[in-house]
Amino acid sequence: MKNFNGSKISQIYAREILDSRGNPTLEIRCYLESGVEVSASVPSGASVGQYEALELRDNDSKRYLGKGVLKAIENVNKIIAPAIIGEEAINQKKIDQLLVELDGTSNKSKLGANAILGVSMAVARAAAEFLGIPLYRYLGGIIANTIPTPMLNVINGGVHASNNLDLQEYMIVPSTSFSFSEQLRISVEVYHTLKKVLAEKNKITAIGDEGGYSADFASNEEPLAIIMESIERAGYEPGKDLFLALDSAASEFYHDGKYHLKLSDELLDSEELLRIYEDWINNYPIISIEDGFAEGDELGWKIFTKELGEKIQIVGDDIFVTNLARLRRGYEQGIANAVLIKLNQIGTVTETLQCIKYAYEIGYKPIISHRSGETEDTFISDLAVAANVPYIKTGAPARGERVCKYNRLLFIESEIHWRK
Ligand code: 2PG
Ligand code: MG
Repeated sequence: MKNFNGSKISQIYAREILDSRGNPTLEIRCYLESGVEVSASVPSGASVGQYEALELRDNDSKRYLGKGVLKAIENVNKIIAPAIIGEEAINQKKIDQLLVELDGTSNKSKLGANAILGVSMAVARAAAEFLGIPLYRYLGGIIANTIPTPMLNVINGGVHASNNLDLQEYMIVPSTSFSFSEQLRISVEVYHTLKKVLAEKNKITAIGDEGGYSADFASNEEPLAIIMESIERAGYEPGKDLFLALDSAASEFYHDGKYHLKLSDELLDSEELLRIYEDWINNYPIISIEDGFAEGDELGWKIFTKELGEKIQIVGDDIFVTNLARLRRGYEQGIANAVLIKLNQIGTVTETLQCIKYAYEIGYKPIISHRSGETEDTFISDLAVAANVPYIKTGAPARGERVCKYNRLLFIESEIHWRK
């Protein structure tokens, strides 16, 4: 085998930094013998699925209200580093395999998925840097040329905002007929128009965790009508230039077999919730609903997919958690037709790519996603291009940790398509 002189990892270590919510997370620095030095940092969710790989926190109430990550850092510095120093960074699969074996649990609870993922991402970035090619090109090869369509979360609710909305995300999705830079411009225009429209209706224009507005609303449906109005006021046609998408994050309001909608003071069974979605789909240009049903309500998911799967994209997040085995199980049961992909739900770059590959095999659209707690790391932009996914979900066009992902995609677009 060719000897990649200098691609060996010479040092790798972790430090505690802050994420966009002001909570600690890990930054990993990786050095190669050739002198390459890169870093990667790890995101963190709020609406965390119960089947996700474990995010290791210290639970020491004297530091950062228990949210410190010193244990995960120690695991990188004392356990992971000695095991992978000397390995060639270009052997991503081997290194990820080593990390999985070193942990030895099914949900990465020994070393922590945050510790493992940070290392896995840093190793991938170091290899790309060593080879002198962009990360998306390294991960995806010469076939990696699709800039994904953004799904922009312009109104935040659920656990991402302190307003009264039960649903977590109301997104706008520009038409795939536009280039990425045009899609972004159009979406930004709608986002700013939405701010004006909200202000005219005497609603606050403060933003939530993902940069979307976080006002109180009269119903869970009202944001849809207000977004429609904003699209038109910005000079675009809903259903042609822009579409709507939702992430209900329904696991968050599902208790004892019922969906508790606080805003309308309703206690719904799956069938009743389905009728609401059906009604909305008939009245608004909704093309995608994520986590419309809870991770524990497989029956609800099946009816949802059977009844609406031909009409819209049905995205599984909490129910699949970027886990190939869970995706396979869901596919066999007729659950969803698309899958949300988040690196930190599974914990390594290789397993994430394997899950995406499997999604393509079964005809499920993979959608790359940020977490509600993010850093300035733009890894997911490169990953989205590398895997040629049709969509990326990375928040409103606001807040540095969201905007940097869009800016990175603008750069990649100019690099791939020679746009100035
Ligand atoms: C989701 C994500 C990202 P969180 O539910 O899809 O929007 O939220 O990171 O809080 O799980
Ligand atoms: Mg979700």
